[in-house]
Amino acid sequence: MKNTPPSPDSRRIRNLNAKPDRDGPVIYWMSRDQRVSHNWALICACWKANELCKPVEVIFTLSSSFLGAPRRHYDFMLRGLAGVEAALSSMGIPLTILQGDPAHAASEHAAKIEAGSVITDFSPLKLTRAWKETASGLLPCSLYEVDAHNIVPCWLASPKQEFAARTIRPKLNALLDTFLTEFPDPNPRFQTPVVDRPAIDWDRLAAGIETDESIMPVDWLEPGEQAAGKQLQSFIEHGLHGYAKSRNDPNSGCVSRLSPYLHYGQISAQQVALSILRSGADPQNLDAFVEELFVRRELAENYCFRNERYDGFDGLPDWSKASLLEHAGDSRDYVYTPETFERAGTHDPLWNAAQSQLIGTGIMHGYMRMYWAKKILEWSSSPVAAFEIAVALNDRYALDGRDPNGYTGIAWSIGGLHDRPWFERPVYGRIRYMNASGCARKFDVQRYIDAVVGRSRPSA
Ligand code: FAD
Ligand code: FO1
Repeated sequence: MKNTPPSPDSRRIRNLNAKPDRDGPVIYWMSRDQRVSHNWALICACWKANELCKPVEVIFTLSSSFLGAPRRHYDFMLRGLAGVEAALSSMGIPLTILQGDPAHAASEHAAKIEAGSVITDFSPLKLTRAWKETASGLLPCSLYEVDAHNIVPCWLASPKQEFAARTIRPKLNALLDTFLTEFPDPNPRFQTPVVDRPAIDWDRLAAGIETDESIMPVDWLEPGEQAAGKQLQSFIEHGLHGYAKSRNDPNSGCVSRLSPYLHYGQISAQQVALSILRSGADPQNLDAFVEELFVRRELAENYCFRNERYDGFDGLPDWSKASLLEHAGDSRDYVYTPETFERAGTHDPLWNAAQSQLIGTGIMHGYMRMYWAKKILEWSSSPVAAFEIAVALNDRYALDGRDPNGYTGIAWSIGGLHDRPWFERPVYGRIRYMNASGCARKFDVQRYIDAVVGRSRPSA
């Protein structure tokens, strides 16, 4: 682990258009990494601004239809962004929220202020990649993309879609020391005083978003960088000690519950890793946590970055698609409609509890997510329908949904992605099987059901 580097590693930045820098202010077009601290995209934007001897400003293009996100997700995100506005303002950096089509809004703003360069943060998802594709043509200046979300820049980790954790792990580990460094201060040196700039009216912005109000904001998790830092601290003190042994027990509370913060970029995975490795926790817990936070998460990024069909059955490996389709006509003990799944109306109290936890709290414990998705495969009319139902429910209700981890987690559970073929069985074909008695061997199923039905705080 190196100390603070003098400047960002140039391999973390890539140029998205062949246009030169101009003599004008620099824009950080924030999207995925919605934080001020430990944010390589902000650091690079300040570094570019200093190079051009110009000020830096931040824009966020607010799209009112992001993959069907309902009120719950916009509420969490906007409340987090209000904290970003305050933190940036204390650095003399203004934040502007732009509405309308993101690529056009960002490009028009850049033209209006005669920007010298635009820096944006990386996401492998098709929607945001399309925004940047359009913007790279419209912008009058250079457009750079910085991977501020991953420890090892996604494009560097591997030039292709990786087969499994065991194939990407050595590639990631070989680069870990180079990239798991401290963060330099952003330190913009040419800011001009921000005079009589009205504060953003966040209530009006939130009210202006037309979205599905039926999925209400969550009240048990505070959004934003400060709350994320507190959650990390609390996990280090109270959960990390049992992570290796108990992370698959939904009753244990030995998981970090950081995924909503990581999804919105309200905390840096790299900073989480640095804090965990410094915590003095014993190696088996450190290794188990880093395996999930670093290897599994960056494997999911690799899947979505290298496979355009990441969010559908079509993106699955040939072996598993063939096996699932061979068993598509098998008789099913139960066949449920998307509506029955959505309202947790199956015959299985354990599955219904997991779905109820998702509906009620916006999260579902990781082990239960595997069970939840595999039973959707088992009780849907076809494997293609199952994949669609799982993605739709996860993106609709999960605070950490609409994320590479979600598409990859569903592809692993339903389609054997990054897994191996297992012995053949009806409906599943060669996909790994899970059932309620397997859960009962791992944890107290009734206690989990009672806790969720009791609507107590999620033990996650
Ligand atoms: P911890 O166990 O504390 O792990 C810390 C972090 O490591 C997580 O926040 C996450 O960023 C990463 N991580 C942990 N497990 C995995 C994993 N299996 N794959 C990739 N990264 C991982 N994760 C999401 O962020 N969003 C989703 O929508 C999502 N949907 C999933 C759907 C299914 C069917 C499955 C099987 C998994 C899904 N996951 C998803 C992955 C994983 O279950 C969650 O990241 C994890 O449960 C979040 O809780 P936590 O932060 O307490 O995790
Ligand atoms: N990113 C944006 O730049 N603008 C948005 O309006 C926006 C809305 C949004 C809503 C729900 C959600 O889960 C994510 C959202 N994001 C938005 C994207 C997010 O910050 C990430 O870039 C993507 O989820 C990719 O990981």
